[in-house]
Amino acid sequence: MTAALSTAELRALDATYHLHPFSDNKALAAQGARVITRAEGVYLWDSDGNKILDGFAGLWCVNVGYGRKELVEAASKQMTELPYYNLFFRTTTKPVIELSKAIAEVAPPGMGHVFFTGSGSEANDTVLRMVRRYWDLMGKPEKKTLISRHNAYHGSTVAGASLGGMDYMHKQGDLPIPGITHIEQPYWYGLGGDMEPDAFGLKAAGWLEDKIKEVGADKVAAFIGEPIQGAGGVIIPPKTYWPEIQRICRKYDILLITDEVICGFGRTGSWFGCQHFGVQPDLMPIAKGLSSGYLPIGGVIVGDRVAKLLVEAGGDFNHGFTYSGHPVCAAVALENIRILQREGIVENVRDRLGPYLKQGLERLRDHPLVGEVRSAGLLGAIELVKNKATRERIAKPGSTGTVCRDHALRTGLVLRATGDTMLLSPPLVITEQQLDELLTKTRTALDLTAKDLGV
Ligand code: PXG
Repeated sequence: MTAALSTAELRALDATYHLHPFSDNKALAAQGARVITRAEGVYLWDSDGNKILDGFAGLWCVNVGYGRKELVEAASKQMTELPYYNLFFRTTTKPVIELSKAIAEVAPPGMGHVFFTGSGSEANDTVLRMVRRYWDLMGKPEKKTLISRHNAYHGSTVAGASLGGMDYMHKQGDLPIPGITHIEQPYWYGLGGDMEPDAFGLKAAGWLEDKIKEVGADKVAAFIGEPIQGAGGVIIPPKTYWPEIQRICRKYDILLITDEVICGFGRTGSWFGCQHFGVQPDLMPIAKGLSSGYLPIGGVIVGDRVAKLLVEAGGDFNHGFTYSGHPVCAAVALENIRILQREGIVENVRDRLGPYLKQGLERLRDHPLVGEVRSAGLLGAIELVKNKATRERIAKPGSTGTVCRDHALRTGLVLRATGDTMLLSPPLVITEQQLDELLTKTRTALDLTAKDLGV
């Protein structure tokens, strides 16, 4: 039906019938949403025929790029054979068995079990219930509090948004729920002042120890953090931060959760973000890159300490979803992992593409608007400032990021803006030539933004 409709007609129908996530629907209806119609490799096309380089991999998720026939075939085969069956009543399915094994094989040693969900938010709801269940079984039911960080993103369900540290989300719906508390983020450029990054990393980890002492170690269940905060602005902590966090968690017997929803499946050049920073978590929520976004699937990779207790002493864990381990999603995720392995995609990010992007971003430092660039693997950030020396921000926070994002789009590049920080997360199959295109278009967008500002 929609094939013959014009862009204007499609936009009008969208505005009439569809409520967009995380959007001001009134403003969007007045402006009109961009209708994305197809994609191939690292490129998108919209309904007006514009070709756009996707510098954001959909929403941090299309790791193996668009148009993968292998994934289409895996879905089609599984749909024909067994489109759905549940895992609740002493049943399991072949794709779930194979996927669980494949995940355990790429996960860090000692993380041998997986609990499946439909999304990253559900994965974090699972984390909350699983850590509280763990401490109940340990005979310490008072260990309930989870410590997270300001500006963290852990999803949009009630538990996910509460674990997250986004004030603007907490303001809607009386969040966070009780038993969740937040510390400041390890944001060296914004909070580190004159400190050396490594010294700041230790200081930021110390905030966890302060909070544990404030709450009481006997009441703290777990600490949760994204190895690199994504939606919060691609905050890459100094290398001292995570090992110190691990040390503190062990000292006070607190579970460590690394939310791998963005960092997992190769984004940083390691299979998981925790490996990039050399730490060993107890639980790892996953989603996004698990299926490269082709179908919705998430889960929690469970370390032996927690899994053993749940299995040996836990009895029923009264938790799960209709779509936990959906067979078609599982078949696609399995083939997605096989592609990452077969094509050496993670190693290529580590050895070639990550360093190439880093060099390219460094060259942007000379731009009058650029205060800081940082990257890890194919996760990057460019901070726009008024004064490079003092790190002073541009007057109306967020407005310049939006202007730059819109210029990028007109130039044929999707960039994401968090406040006045431009974020990059292209598909992991991008070539060096395409990274050149991405960097050239980014500079053009920065130039046009500077011109608007009269810089
Ligand atoms: N954890 C992390 C680290 C995430 O980035 C989730 C959990 C939740 O996953 P689901 O599948 O429930 O969305 C995410 C999701 C943004 C943006 O604006 C980021 C996410 C979702 C929506 C918007 O950058 N990340």
